[in-house]
Amino acid sequence: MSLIDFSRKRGIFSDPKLQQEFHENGYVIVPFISQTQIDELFAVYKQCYPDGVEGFFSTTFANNVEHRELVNKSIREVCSKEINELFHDFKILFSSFIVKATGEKSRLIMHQDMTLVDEDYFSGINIWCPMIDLNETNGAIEVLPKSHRFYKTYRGSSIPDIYDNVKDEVRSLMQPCYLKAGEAIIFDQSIIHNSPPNLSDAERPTINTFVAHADSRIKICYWDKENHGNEVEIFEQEDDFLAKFENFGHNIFNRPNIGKSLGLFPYDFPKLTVEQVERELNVTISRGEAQTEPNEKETWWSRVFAK
Ligand SMILES: O=C(O)CCC(=O)C(=O)O
Repeated sequence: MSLIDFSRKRGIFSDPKLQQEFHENGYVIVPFISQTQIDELFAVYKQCYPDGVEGFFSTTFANNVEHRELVNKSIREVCSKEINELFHDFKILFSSFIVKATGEKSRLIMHQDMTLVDEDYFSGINIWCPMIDLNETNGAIEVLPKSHRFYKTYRGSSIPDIYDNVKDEVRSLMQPCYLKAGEAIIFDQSIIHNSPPNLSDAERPTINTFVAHADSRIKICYWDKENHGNEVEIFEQEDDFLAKFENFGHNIFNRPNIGKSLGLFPYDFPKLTVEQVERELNVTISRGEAQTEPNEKETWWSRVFAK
């Protein structure tokens, strides 16, 4: 095994150096928006959620579709100049607030985001920007550089993760990103990332925008373990999928009930080993130091999506 070469994918960064760094490491960090823009968006957050939110909260999964749409529209408007400068041949698929209230329940366990585009040709990209400075205690996002290049993966709530057998070891390699308010980490949705709880005494609001190449289509994956052991079913969705889909709370483990099935695709459910991780990333993992997180994946998916 060797790391996948991502350079053949169709890029969208205006700056070729950023594009190369993004392909290489799975993320880049850039200055993004000003304090004035943050203030404007924070007012939208307070308008929707005057009493704040609980635990880990994302408007992507908010049951209130009007809030979802207002937030989506506001972030696009306020950040459009910056996004247009950063990218070419792109489209914005969805924008949201991601907020961590204070306390242990705001933890988001280590994960790769669900597959949302055809990753043979395109990258699913998040522009994630905190509205406050991040530090060791307030839930800074953590990434494992290059981890989007271990395997081609199909990801979704019904599909096991590549790191299932090496979770503690992988977690011990995570790199925290202590961004300043208004800076953004732009990351490939297939990078392994982690988000510890916000144990400070103030909420941690961020804005997130999903962008992809203009020619890409939204594609999501589902595994019917009983009937299709070595195949994953792919569903094509409209571009407004994240804005319109209202069933995250009820049926995330079931076969999607919207979209067009493109059929079954072979998948061998690859699993990382400690030795592979060490070899590919050129690191040594100190055994025994990593700590297991309290939440199981299934509990986590159910909790996050049930908001
Ligand atoms: O907001 C966070 O802390 C993490 C967000 C995240 O991991 C995601 O949106 O996939």
